[in-house]
Amino acid sequence: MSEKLNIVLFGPPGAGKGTQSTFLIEKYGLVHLSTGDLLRAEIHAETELGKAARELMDAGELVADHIVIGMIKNMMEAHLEAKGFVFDGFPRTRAQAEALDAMLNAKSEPITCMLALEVPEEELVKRLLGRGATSGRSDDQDEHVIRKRIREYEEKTAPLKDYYQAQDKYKGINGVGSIADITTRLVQAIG
Ligand code: B4P
Repeated sequence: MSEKLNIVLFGPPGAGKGTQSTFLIEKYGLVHLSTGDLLRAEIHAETELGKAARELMDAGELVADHIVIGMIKNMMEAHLEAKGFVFDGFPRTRAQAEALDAMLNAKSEPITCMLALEVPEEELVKRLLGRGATSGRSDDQDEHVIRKRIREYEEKTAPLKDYYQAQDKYKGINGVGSIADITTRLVQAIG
């Protein structure tokens, strides 16, 4: 059995994946792989990939599977010595989940568990509009775009619950409460 701790942090937009990743990477010495952060870095650097991604992200849509899979593959290859990874915002589709399993199983370092933050829609909208007011993130400015992201999640990403449940790796976590309390729940679930 692999010694590596590979965690998929899952949940709708605004569930707190980015927020909680910070604590998990610190506590367990893991590498943080956020496809949202990687895409925003491409946008910031004004690359061709970033320009294409920005249009989709600003419309509340998902970026193409082959692009995010390629990014994750490059980052994993750059961190061969890692104790494990927190996958934040990835996978978001079944194709991404299958690609991730193929990459990890080839190294006999499978996903340890999927931790799914469960938060009601109105709380998500409130959090994201709050972040939009201070962070300048363009996809958090408009309630219509936020609700579109939530619909995309329900349609394309939420079905991954079944994918990980079938592997007995899915763990639902109440994502409402103080940030510290939610971290405690995640740590207990990791065991
Ligand atoms: P992401 O960057 O993954 O961001 P997110 O889902 O919007 O947010 P997250 O859940 O990380 O929330 P956070 O902790 O920040 O995606 C952005 C876009 O990139 C996607 O829409 C898509 O277009 C594209 N993309 C990314 N990955 C992709 C992929 N794999 N495939 C295709 N496209 C992809 O928290 C949100 C707010 O809540 C913060 O302000 C935080 O302070 C607050 N908060 C957190 N925890 C709280 C708590 N307990 N109580 C109150 N507020 C809390």
